[in-house]
Amino acid sequence: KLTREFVAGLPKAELHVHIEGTLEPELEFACAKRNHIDIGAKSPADVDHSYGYGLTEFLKAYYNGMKVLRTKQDFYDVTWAFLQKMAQNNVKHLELFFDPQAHTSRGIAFETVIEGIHEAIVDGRALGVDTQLIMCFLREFSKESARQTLEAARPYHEKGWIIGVGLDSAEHHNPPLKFMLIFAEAKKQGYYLTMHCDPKQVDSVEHIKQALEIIEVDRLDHGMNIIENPDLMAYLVEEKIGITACPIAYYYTRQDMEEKAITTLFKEGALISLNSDDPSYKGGNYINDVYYQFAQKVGWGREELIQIAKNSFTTSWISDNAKKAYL
Ligand code: ES4
Ligand code: ZN
Repeated sequence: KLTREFVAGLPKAELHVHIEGTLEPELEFACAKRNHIDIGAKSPADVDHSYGYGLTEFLKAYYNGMKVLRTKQDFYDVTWAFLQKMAQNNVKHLELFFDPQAHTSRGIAFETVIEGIHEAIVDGRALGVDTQLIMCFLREFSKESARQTLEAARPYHEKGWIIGVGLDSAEHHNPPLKFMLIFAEAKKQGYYLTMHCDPKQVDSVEHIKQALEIIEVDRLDHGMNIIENPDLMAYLVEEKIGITACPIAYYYTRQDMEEKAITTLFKEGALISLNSDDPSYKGGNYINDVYYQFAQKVGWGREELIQIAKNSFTTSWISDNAKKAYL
């Protein structure tokens, strides 16, 4: 029988979570206070992370919450709090998204953001959590802004602080192809590539096709609509490209966990993993909650979750040698 203890004991990799989406009300309140920002809350209990339905509504709440992050200490604290959570969840390896343009566009220096996050990542190794960073471009921002961001990241990429680039935020009218040249340049510089293709977006399957066949991503984020195109799904399986699902996140934006897509991909042998996405905006559900709740929903037992955890390491960007410890 599947128990929470079993899920807690399973070593896992988390591959799809945004650091800004882990900011819990306590810390948000504390940062607001010390940075003298009025967020209209008298206590942490007043900090409201609720929103309506759909990606646009979620993104409004997400960008609103992160406004309190201004100093290197703020970025350190949000990362450190999350890494402690990851240790409690028995996450051994973490590939963590950050959204620099969401901060540089508010006048925060790129250095402030990355140095705060990185310092916590270094301290997090003592917790047994090995973390790599993935820098996401905001897809509603211009190509020029993405290019400047890639330029700002260069010295940090060269130091090994950023392993990959991703693409997130408002998907409508912002297809993967908009960023074709930026991603080609990032690949040339040695970054791994991934991209969000959120579920149920306009032209979703076309976006997935572009990400897989033209951009040639190393992994695909969400991409649940791929089941509508069996040829594309066969390609994903054949090429052993990882796909990151976030069922509880889907539930919070659309009241549906994409059970059909996730179980279909799993049965077809796709390298699918389960992830939390933005836990502090999805009911405070961290990765162990995601594994347990999704398994309960679809009737999965230990065997399926062991395979999911294996997939998370297989499709991570750690060395083949380091993977051996978990496979
Ligand atoms: C995101 Cl779920 C999701 N989709 C697009 N952009 C995002 N940023 C943070 N979470
Ligand atoms: Zn995401």
